[in-house]
Amino acid sequence: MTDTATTTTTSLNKFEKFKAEKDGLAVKGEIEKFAALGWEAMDETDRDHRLKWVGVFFRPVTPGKFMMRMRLPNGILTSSQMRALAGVVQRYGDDGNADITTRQNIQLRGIRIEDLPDIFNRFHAVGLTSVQSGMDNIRNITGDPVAGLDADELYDTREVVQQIQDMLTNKGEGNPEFTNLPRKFNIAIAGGRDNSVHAEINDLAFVPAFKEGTGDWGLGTGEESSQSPIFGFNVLVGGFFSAKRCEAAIPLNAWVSPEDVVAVCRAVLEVYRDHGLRANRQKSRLMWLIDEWGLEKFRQEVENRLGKSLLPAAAKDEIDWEKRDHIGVYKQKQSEFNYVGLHIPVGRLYAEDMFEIARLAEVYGSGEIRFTVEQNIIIPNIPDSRLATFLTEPLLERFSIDPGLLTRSLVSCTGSQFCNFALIETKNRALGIIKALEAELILTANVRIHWTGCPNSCGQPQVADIGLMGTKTRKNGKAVEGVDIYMGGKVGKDAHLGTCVIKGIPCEDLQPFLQNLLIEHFGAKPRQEALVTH
Ligand code: SRM
Ligand code: SF4
Repeated sequence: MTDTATTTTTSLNKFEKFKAEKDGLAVKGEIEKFAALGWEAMDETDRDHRLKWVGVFFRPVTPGKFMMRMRLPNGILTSSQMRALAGVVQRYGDDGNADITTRQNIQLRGIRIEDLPDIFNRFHAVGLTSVQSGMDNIRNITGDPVAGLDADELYDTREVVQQIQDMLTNKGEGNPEFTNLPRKFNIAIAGGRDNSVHAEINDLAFVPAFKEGTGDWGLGTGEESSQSPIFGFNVLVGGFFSAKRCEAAIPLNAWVSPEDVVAVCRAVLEVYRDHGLRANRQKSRLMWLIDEWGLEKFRQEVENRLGKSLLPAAAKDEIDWEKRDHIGVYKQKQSEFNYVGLHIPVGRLYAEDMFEIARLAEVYGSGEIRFTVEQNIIIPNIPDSRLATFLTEPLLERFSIDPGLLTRSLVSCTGSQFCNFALIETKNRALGIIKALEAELILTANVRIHWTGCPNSCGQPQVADIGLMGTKTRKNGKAVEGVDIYMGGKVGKDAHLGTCVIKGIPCEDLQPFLQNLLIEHFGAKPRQEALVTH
């Protein structure tokens, strides 16, 4: 850290204090010791906070049963990796399960601290890492879920996403250069025309854009020039959600070629690490620094770190499609191959599901499995000749390729089952209400409903057609679980955030409330009425 950073951290909050005392990544060398000590005897700061630097989360809701958050660049894993994850979950019986996350990632539950040395060995053997996935680190880097498969893609994001992760985590081993950011940090790279990664809600995002005409398209190297449009990315900065404030990312007025994406990530992160505001954790995300400095100064500092000037943004980006959800069967750009998107209800998986997904990916595809930010799965590389048989597999009855129009787009954060921030239960309630609504209503188009258990917004209610944010409210004088309702979130082309339209609907009144909302705003018809009219 620079001197400037030191002077801005004079009033240290509790988190800055414990980070200054001992870097979070230091616990990597102490896992054997913790395993021997057990969760009750170990140092509380190590247990409750620093373990998150290796992706291990103490859960006050289920003390002694930890959560593990992985890193899956671009949301891609192999069948062997899936089996390794399934094996870990399996050993915990009823306590073991896994959730696909809103960042194309997976979290495992039920983990016992005494098993960590063995778990890390297993991960290492299959090339998996959970390093730097929590607290003041960079979260899983999202990329286009159909990268390399989609005939219409503009850029295959897989390699660059992996390169960024390798740089930030020292190839999964941990990189002390980036283990003490002022706060969490999100990065996304869009490669298609539909912004499948929700670029606008990331601290740093790259969206496809062509530079027109003759000019110098490198980072000020002056070497390359061309008449024809050149592919690169417009850079967005400062998007984030927090309980205090939610902002869409804003243009940095910079266009970078694909080869420079990793260097730009490093430069932005160095600026944030060394100058980001650290006194108040409610005001520490990147946008607060941009506010304080102004965009011009921030851009200038990024250029200083890069050691060359940034080119101005391309006049327009190439995000001009509605967002796809990738559920169903789709032709790949490789002739005679298909990718199939399976709907995983609220992202929840159990060990036997995970083993079965690994088997299907191997038997029918190339062994590859992908996750989407909607908490679903894609199995790519299924040849035409194997497709029909694949579609008869029993697992597809539960993980459908053609779910109901509300089920299809349902997203939910963890909620009170495992998260101590939660004000309400989310996942099970979400499934129950959606099932009841689909039984009552006929819909003509899918409606994206996102649930989040508290204002931290992990379930991204602001990007949904209908967003539900957990709250406490009152009914008949009694405190009950409720939701604030968000509407108007738009994804894909012209993405923008939805806003809170009504507060404090008790969860027990939610089903009829949503029913009316769907009828009034989304063209739904009651099944009874439809039966009478016909
Ligand atoms: Fe989140 C904290 C779960 C995506 C904003 N988030 C948490 C914790 C770690 C709180 C805790 O310790 O219990 C939750 C763990 C609960 C558990 O046991 O599962 C948690 N967040 C999740 C996941 C699993 C939700 C899901 O069901 O998919 C997502 C994991 C993503 C990943 O793989 O890394 C998840 N969290 C998000 C997103 C969405 C996104 O990234 O697109 C956001 C909003 C975007 C953003 O960060 O700007 C989000 N999570 C937060 C915040 C608010 C951050 C802030 O600046 O205030 C917190 C609280 C915090 O960091 O202090 C938080
Ligand atoms: Fe937990 Fe709140 Fe995030 Fe849901 S939104 S996972 S309840 S912190």
